[in-house]
Amino acid sequence: MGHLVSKQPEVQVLLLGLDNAGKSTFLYKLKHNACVTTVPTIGFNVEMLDARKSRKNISVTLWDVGGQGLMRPHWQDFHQNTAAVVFVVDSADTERLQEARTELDTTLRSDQLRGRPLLLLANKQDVSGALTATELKDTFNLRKVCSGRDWFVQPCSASTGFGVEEAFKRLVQMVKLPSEAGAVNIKETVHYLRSNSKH
Ligand code: G3D
Ligand code: MG
Repeated sequence: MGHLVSKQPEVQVLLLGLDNAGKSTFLYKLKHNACVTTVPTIGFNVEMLDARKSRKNISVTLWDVGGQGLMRPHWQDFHQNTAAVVFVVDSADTERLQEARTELDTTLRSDQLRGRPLLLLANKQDVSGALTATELKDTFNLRKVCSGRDWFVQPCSASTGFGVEEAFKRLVQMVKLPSEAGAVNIKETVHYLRSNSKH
């Protein structure tokens, strides 16, 4: 039976950011090209997407583990198998930028995420008053906090779809394919998440 199982390389990507930043909207826009009504993520959402990289078919698993306080301590547990971080920011919510920045800084300080690429999504570009990608880059001081890792700021609007495909293409470019030995078992991870999100 083993030979029937797809051997295509698989990368794990963490979708992080404050609650209400637009993570779930982004995920579902990307997967279904549709605007679904999102509800605040209590546990987590996970979607697998196909892509091409280095002339191979690969699958990209995006984990949206929820931005609310309850899940935050669990972010740490995923870092080890993470090929890249997508950090979603509500570019129009200037009141919470400092909080987002603190969260990003904490994430980037994780030892297990050392050197992993960061794609910062400057989301909600359709809202008037939204900061531009360049303004966010400066606000988050990315040049400094991302020294030693590949990073990029992608302007987008998860609800209209603007920049969403570009964000995914960029992500695929940035990730490094894992070695076979490092592959994670999705079933086990889902089981782990489920049991932890019940508390
Ligand atoms: P989260 O998963 O990061 O917590 P959600 O965030 O995806 O649940 O989105 C939170 C709210 O922001 C949702 O609105 C969603 O429709 C909205 N949103 C997400 N992305 C965009 C965007 O690019 N532009 C605009 N204008 N709104 C966006 P509701 O009203 O359902 O709470
Ligand atoms: Mg959500």
